[in-house]
Amino acid sequence: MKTDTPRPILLKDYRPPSYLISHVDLNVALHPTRTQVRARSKVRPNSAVAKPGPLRLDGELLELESVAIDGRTLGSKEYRKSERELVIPKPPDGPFEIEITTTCNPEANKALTGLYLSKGIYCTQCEAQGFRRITYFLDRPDVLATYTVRVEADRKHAPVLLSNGNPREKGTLDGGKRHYAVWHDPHPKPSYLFALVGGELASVASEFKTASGKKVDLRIYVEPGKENRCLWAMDCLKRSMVWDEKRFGREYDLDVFNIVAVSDFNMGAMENKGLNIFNDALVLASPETATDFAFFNIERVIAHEYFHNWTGNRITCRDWFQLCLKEGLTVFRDQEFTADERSATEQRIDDVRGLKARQFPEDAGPLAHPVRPDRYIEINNFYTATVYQKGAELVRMIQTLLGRDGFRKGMDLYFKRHDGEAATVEDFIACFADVSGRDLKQFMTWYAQAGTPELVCELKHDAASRTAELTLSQVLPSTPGDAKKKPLHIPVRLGLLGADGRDLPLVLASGERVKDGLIELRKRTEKFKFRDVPKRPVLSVLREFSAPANLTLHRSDEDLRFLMTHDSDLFNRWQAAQDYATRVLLEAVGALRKGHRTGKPDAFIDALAGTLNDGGLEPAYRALFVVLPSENDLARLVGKDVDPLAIHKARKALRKAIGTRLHEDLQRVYRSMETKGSYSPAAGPAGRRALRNIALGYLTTRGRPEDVAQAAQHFSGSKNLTDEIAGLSVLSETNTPERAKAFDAFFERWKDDHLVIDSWFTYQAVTALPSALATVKKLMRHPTFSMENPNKVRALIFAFAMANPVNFNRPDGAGYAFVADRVLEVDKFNPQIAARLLSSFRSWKALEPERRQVAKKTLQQVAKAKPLSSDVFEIVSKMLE
Ligand code: 0A1
Ligand code: ZN
Repeated sequence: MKTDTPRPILLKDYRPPSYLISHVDLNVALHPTRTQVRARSKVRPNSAVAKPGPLRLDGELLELESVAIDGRTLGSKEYRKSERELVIPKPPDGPFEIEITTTCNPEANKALTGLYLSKGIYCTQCEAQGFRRITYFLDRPDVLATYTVRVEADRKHAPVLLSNGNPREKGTLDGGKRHYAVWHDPHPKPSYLFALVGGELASVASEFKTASGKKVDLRIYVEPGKENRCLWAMDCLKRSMVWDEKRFGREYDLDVFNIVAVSDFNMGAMENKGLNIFNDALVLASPETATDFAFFNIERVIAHEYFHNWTGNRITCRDWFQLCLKEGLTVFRDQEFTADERSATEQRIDDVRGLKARQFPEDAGPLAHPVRPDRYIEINNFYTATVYQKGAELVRMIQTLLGRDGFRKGMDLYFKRHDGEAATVEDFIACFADVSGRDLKQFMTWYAQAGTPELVCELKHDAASRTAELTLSQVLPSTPGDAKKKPLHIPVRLGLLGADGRDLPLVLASGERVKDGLIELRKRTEKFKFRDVPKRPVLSVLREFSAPANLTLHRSDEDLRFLMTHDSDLFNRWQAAQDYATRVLLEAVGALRKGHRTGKPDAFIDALAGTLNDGGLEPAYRALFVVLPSENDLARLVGKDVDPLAIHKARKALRKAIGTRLHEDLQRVYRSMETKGSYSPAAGPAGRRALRNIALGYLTTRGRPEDVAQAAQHFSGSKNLTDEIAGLSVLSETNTPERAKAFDAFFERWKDDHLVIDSWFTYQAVTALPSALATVKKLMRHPTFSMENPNKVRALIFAFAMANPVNFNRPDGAGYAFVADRVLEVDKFNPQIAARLLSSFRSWKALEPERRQVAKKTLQQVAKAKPLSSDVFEIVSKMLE
């Protein structure tokens, strides 16, 4: 907890480390309140630095017992210690060995960074700067060392002892009361990839043979009794290993690969070398206890962490400004994996939906920052949608520009050139420039410039010359502290649809064919003239969402309906439906705010019905197609003077209009999409369930007793958690006795299952019913709720703040005050979670004046509170700038 104003760290101030560490021997004696760590490191001055000066080691919340250099214990005058550093003013000139003994207190650690206890299991989280809470060290990613780790502990309390790399030795001590295990990781790594686990864990084991014939032992460790919930995660791991060999030629490089699931974890999971640590919500799954969405997420995150072994671990980041180098790239890789394992179109829609829901608002508000930021106060605040999701979009654009083969060549070169190094974004991009001979200098602007570009398109057709001229302009909105923007290099995939709905051949006036429908925009405005276009075509642009941009172009309702049914790019068909829905909804919002009635949306609804009923399309696709833009999406598209209640009402009314007009179609879909036989999380049956559950949601919008009865029947008759929760979710929006009955039954059934109970909290937190806030407050006192467990805070408080726009944005400010109080409460022990929760205010400046005023006052109160962590300080300061 720091009360002085923290100073930002700047990218331009990067300097190589004065000292390097080649090897570390760690000896960790686990104890709940006094864990002793002896770290013996081989240090040498960095020959690349002229005058290395003092040795400054990072350290926090450590009790120092002793420091020795080359076997000689230092006197207290030979070092200095502060809250954050241990400084040796005059270390030896040449290589030396430093041995430091410290203790730390895992039980008191509720920040969940460093070494802590989760339900009695010792575990670590060192990214980004947690290792300094374990020992004094050069805790920065450009110091790469090999590690040998000896862990010892009470045998009864911690029968399993794990660390990175390969197991080397184990044995007992004290006549069997204590024991130890030695692990060795031969791959040099930065300290943020260090991990250690000790506890009473059960495991499931399997084996994998790499393409070159090496055998790898795979094991997943979980709470005893949960072994049968690891089978899916194990299956996902093996498929990830196969995929990375096939698609990128990357093999695994240790004898073992271990995964441990813990209940208290700040994020999703962590890619520690050879020992991934996971939030148990992203490992444990069985048909009864996990939804299709959970199965899908587990697949994605297991893959993501596994892929980090090459993109992040073998090649790591020079400094934390380069975070997107590992995260954007690894998200891109997990997206490609899911696309290959499931369906490319649905995956693309899902990714773009996520990008627009999470990253676009970030880019449009006070927290906007470039994919590679150039300053930070607290790096933990930069594990953002911009670094991850937009970062992945930048990698995807490189693949779009170079083609899949060119991209693979660039990746091969990257692995060859930088294996074992701590690299930069420049190093990465240079590989693609080198293999393709293309100039990617302008492309670098994407990494340096915040804000979502607006792509303005205008198409003019000239019947006499049979040409169509497309004018493309990029408008770059200013972001905090950065008003002047440079033009970006934007890949734009497009097509021109003829009257029969088919794509016309794209030939430029010069006679040059447009390959794969891809043109490149580099200037602020450019014109592209296409020939042999006899009639006015319909433009389909930004196909596959070829660049993370907002699109502005005029299209008639008729054009949108045409694209909804004919576009050969299924992504853009979906996008056309979203755009049409947005148009209908925003008109309704405008009317409601003026006290007028909303228009009749029949033409839109009938167009939607076409796809809802189209048996030639995958059910999963149809499910995505008929979902309206969310209230948060609409708020973003409104952009200013947002009235969340008007948006809610407009959306609810359109849902009801759909549910009423298409009642028979929806019933037919509901009946025909029933899945028979035993449960499978595969994409096919999951898609059928998704479509069926969406149909159910629409069917109950009329609010008639028979509709509610159908939802209640769906809930009680469900045979898997996906259907059960879909029923609960639908009932949660009704003010009926069935609602209360369902929540009670759900609780009784699942009260002993902490992961399933998270959904019970969430669906009570996100309801638009006016009682939501009072319910959330009451639920905070529930015996199964704990503010110290991030999953519970996410399930209840984050859900309320991020997914209940009507109640969070209550005009009386009670929603804001409640969330702000929780931020300050959590900040006392877990600043990372507190700062994330505070980010739920990120769009406050776009609100209508009354709410804006109340939100501002609340934020000012947060800013005044003392003490504030640097995490919360940074977010609240930016928010009020
Ligand atoms: N590198 C992990 C995410 C992660 C980041 C920070 C954490 O603690 C502060 C934990 C996990 C990933 O991308 O999966
Ligand atoms: Zn990652």
